[in-house]
Amino acid sequence: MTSTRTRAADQDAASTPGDEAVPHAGLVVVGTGFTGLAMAHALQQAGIDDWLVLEKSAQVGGVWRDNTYPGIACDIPSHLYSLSFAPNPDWPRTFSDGAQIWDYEQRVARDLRLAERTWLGEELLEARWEAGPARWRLRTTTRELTANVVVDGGGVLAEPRLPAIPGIEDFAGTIFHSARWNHDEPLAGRRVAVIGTGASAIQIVPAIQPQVARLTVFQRTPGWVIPRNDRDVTEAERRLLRRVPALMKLQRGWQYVYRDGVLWKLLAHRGSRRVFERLSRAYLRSQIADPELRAKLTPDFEIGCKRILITNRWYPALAQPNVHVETSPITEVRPHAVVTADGAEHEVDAIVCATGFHVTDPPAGAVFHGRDGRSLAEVWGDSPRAYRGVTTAGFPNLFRIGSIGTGTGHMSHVMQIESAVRYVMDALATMRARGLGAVEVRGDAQEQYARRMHEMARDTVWATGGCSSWYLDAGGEPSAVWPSTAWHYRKWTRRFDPEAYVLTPAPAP
Ligand code: N01
Repeated sequence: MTSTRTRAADQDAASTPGDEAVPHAGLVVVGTGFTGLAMAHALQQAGIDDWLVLEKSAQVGGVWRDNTYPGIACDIPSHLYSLSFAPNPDWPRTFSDGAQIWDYEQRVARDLRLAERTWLGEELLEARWEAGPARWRLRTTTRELTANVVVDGGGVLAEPRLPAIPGIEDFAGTIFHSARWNHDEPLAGRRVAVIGTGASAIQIVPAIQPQVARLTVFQRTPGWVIPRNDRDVTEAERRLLRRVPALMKLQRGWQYVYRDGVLWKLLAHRGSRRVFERLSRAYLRSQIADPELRAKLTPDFEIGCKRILITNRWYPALAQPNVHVETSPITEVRPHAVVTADGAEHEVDAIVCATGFHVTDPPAGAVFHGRDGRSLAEVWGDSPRAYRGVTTAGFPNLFRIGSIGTGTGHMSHVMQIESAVRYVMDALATMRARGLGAVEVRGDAQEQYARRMHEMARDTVWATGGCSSWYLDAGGEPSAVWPSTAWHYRKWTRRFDPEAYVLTPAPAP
């Protein structure tokens, strides 16, 4: 194992009464994706030293480390999809690809000297709140530690969701999820099935289509597609950005204003959604000549209900002679074939499951056990709750960032993460200033907030657009989304609001 003990953990290892062998940290951050990086920066800026980071992988990074599928790219412009404190003049494309974003995350981690404080290869497996000493007891892959505060940055689109199809476990060929690409099993020359037609599949299919012998795309619901205005950034442009960093702020500011001020309003309004739908249909007509295929690819729900697919390569790839779009539902997987409801048996050598993620039922649900011993998943049931997208009643000193109630369809998730980080930092400052050992959001404040969220979401396209999506929880509520602008979320997370919390003084030393 390559993990590094932090100063905080080393110094305190023997200082927790009755627990001499177990290291203790004031604060533990889970994950080294954008949340981990933003938290590390904020803690350093605040001069807080007693913290460490747990990272389940052997390398830093988040979803951009884990997703290595062919064609992976971001559909948000690069200068907006960056951390505010680490602008990058060297983005090589206006919409960067996955490897470039992971390189960026690694560079920021190096600049923050994150390795000195990170236990690599240590997945958080269990966390239990101990009320007496007001701390979390954490069990990781190989160790145990305690912490007063936990900030979970485990991610929202992180845990692969595999389809529950009868017989799938007996498939004899290669099978993997899009987010866990198996590079040891090349697909060139093979008959490949791709299950799913979401944001991941529309990038994978065009990338593998030229190499595979035959590609069958199993589509349950066609998405709305609009073209992506992507291009290389010239060396001269990059030089200019290095010389005049203010230009990066300007680009970021413009993209932010366009998305939050214009795009959000357009997507929130039914009339302008109709215009987007007409444009998308015109784009489909211009790309797909075959009327039968066009009919298969025409969505039957409102644009914006599912994430809009931004790509120039999806339709041209589907029109290639070695590609077949299958719309009959999958009923079974046999050792060498996928069977559909129309009785057809599609022989394949490999299956790529581009079937999305556990969003409103994340693994963290089973990891964290709160004040009464119940897990987050047990407390949440079908409808996960997070006050201001961050805290949950019954789970003192646990801050989860960028997960429940923070997703947007139009904005960079990195901005949402940085807003939540500010809220957490203000909570920590309040705890220090008031000598608090624990803060726990009050149940009534959380319920009031959830009602407000549901009211705000009730008329949005996520709830009314006639589709199912990862934005919705098992109860059909759009729990995963923040139903307003990113500016609004920033405003709501600007200050920690102690009046919504049960405040417990720190236990006597
Ligand atoms: O997952 P998804 P994704 N049988 O949940 C289908 C982000 N992202 O990995 O629509 C057959 O969107 C399912 O069908 P249906 C982005 O936020 C960002 O593609 O439920 N099909 C759907 O077509 C995105 O929204 C980038 O009817 C089954 C697909 O699988 C999010 O990640 C790039 C099935 C799942 O789509 C998730 O995207 C990539 C089954 N049993 C991803 N089960 C950027 O560019 C599921 N499906 C930033």
